[in-house]
Amino acid sequence: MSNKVMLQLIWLKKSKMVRWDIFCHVVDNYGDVGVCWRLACQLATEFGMTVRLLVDDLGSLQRIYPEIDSNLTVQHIRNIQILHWAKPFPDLVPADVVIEAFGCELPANYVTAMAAAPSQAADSADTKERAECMWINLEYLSAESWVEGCHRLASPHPRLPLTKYFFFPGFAAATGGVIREAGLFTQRDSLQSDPKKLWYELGIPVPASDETIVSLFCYDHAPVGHLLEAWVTSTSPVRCLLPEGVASRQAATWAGKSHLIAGDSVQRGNLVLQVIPFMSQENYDRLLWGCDCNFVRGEDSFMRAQWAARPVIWQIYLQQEDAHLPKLEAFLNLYCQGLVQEAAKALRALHQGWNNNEQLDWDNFWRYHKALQQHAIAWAEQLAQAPDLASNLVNFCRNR
Ligand code: TRH
Repeated sequence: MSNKVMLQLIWLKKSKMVRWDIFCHVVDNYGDVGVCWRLACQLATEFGMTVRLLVDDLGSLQRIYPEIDSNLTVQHIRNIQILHWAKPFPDLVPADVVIEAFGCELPANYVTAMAAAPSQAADSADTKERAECMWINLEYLSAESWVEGCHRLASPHPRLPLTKYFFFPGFAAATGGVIREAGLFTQRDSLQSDPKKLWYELGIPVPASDETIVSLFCYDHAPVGHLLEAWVTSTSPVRCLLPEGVASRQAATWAGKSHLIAGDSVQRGNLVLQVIPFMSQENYDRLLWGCDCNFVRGEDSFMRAQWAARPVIWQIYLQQEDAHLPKLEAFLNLYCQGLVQEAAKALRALHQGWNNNEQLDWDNFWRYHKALQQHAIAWAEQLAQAPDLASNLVNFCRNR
């Protein structure tokens, strides 16, 4: 723990900002809980916070962290108390900092208790030091410029003496930053410099040295068939590592099979398609480190692929009224800065095709792989210069 973090921690302990509740409603898939889980782990491990994670769908959490028992109401893992957020919601004493992830709407009785929290402490000796409960709505990650104007905005409760603050993760300095654990790059670099070890730890046979290794994680509207065909006719061999899930079902249709399961592989032309198990979040991170290029989606895998410092193709989560399109454009505008023009054009074209269900020119994209690789490293380095999301949250609470 650095001196700076240690000082923050002492301050937070004095100000009683040590108990954190993170509420997570799983809208769908794994990204909501994936982000909350990473944040909970970091707050507990790096900042010594007492963290409760309240999740309404433990099955989703269990999928990315298999040690979770999805039948338990309360469990303790990695110094985090995990509670099943069920209805009716029990009367809990609120934490000092309450994270409402992605506008998930806190239980009414909990909000009432938050408003009462300072006066509840009226009898205790530390009343004067006790701060109002910090209520933070953690928003989705976006590269759009409006985020900077909305980050940290306060929204007073219409009836209760409470204020909710909007906290926007983002790529610009005036946003909340992105999740990045201490030591992430060291771990990544160590495994990237020893690929045999990496594949061994993942239980995946070491790919041939002339193969371009690609991981594929996407939604069901992605043109998986087009992509696989592009690899079949690619000018160089491609090994696609495909975690079981949506894409493996689409790949099965493409391969003319009823299903594909972990362990199956299909060889056609220059493509070897290898289905691998859906892995723990930790191992999935490593998979991204091991691949030459990663197809990712949503928010969390998208971010982790950037930290992998390898070329990335993002399938953005569909939103109503095409609200996702400016979000994709904003990211590409930012990401392409400093990337040679031809490579940027090819990167944009592949994103366009992948997100709009069109034909894909893989060869034209991959001919710039060296430039894309160098740029991916530079991008990750540059992003890591800014403070990470957890540090920003802790600082924000300290400064209030
Ligand atoms: O799963 P996602 O689509 O999640 C989300 C949610 O749908 C959410 O509602 C939406 O708003 C958001 O996307 C934008 O994609 P994401 O964010 O990439 O999360 C996937 C998680 O699954 C991530 O934490 C990595 C993890 N994962 C594994 O742990 N093992 C695996 O094998 C794979 C493929 C992924």
